[in-house]
Amino acid sequence: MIANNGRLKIAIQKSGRLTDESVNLLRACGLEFEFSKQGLYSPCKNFDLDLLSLRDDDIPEYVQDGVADLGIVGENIVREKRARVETLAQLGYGSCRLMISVPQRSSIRTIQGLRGKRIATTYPVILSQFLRTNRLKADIVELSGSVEIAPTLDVADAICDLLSTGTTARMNGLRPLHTVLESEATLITNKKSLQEKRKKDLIDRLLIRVSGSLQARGKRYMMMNAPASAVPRLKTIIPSLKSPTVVPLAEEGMVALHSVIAEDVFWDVMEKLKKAGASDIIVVPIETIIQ
Ligand code: PRT
Ligand code: ZN
Repeated sequence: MIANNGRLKIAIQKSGRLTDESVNLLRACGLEFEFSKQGLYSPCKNFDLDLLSLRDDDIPEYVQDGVADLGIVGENIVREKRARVETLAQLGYGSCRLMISVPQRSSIRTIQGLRGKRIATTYPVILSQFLRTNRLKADIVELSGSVEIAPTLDVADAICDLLSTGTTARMNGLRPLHTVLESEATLITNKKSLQEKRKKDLIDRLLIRVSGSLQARGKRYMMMNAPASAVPRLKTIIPSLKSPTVVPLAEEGMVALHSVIAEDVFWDVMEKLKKAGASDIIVVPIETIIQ
C-alpha cells in the first residue's frame, strides 16, 4: 500500500506517448527522482512528492478518488472517464484531435450524413455526448483498439478516433469529417487535495515551477552587440521585443541588447539582425521564466 505520508502524489503515464515529456517536465521543475518504466512508485529526493506510474486510463479516477493528488493525462481520457477533477494547467504536449473520419469513397459529406450509420470508437462517452448535442442518432460500435480498420472489416461506416499527424487515417483510406474534441496533456487535481493546507501549499509551489517551465518552452535568450544608432532598427526586427535590455559597452557608441525570442523564428530574425548591424549574437536556452 502507498502510505498516506503527507507527501504529494502525482500520477503519470507509466509507459506511453505522454511518459517522456511528463518526466521531462517534472525534471525541468527541478525535481530529482529516478524513474523506471517498470516501477510503480518513484519518490522525489528534493521535494515532498512521489510519482505513481499508471495506465493513463486509470489516472482520472485515481485523482478523483484521492489516491493521487495530481495527475498528468490527456484531456480526452479525463472527458471519457467523466472524472470529477479540477484542471490546473494545459501542458502543451500530447496534442491530438478526436475526429470522426469516413472511408474515402463514402457518400457521407457532413455530420448530418452520420444519421443511422455505425460509428466505431474507443470513446463511446464523448461520442454519444457529441451525437446528442447535435441531435444525431447513430449506432456506436465500441471497440478496444485498432478502430481505423473497422470500416474495411465492414464493422462500421465511420470511426471516431484520435489523430495527431493523420498518417494512420490516410494509410487506412480514411477522410477526416469532423473534430469532436481537441486534446492535450493536462495537469489535474481534486478538491480534497486543494482543501488540505499542507498539500495546497505544495501544489502551489509546484504550479509556479510548472508555469515557469511552460513559459520558457520554445523560447531562447538572445544577446548581441550593436552600434547604439542601430537600436531603433533592431527593435523593429525582433518580434515581441518591446523593450529589450540595452546596456552600454566599454567601447564608445556600442551597446549590448538582451531579449527573449521564440525558437521557431530565431534563425530568420538572426539573419535580419546581422544585416541591421548586430554582431556577436549569442543564443542560449532558458530553463524557466518566473513572472
Ligand atoms: O498503456 P496506456 O493505457 O497507458 O496507454 P495508451 O496506449 O492507452 O495511450 P497512448 O500512450 O497511445 O496515448 C496516450 C495519450 O497520448 C492519449 O490519451 C492522447 O491524449 C495522446 N495522444 C496524442 C495520442 C495521439 N497523439 C495519437 N496519435 N494517443 C493516441 N494516438 C494514436 C491514435 O489512436 C491512432 O491510432 O495514434 C494513431 C494516430 O496517429 P497519427 O499520427 O497517425 O494521426
Ligand atoms: Zn490507455
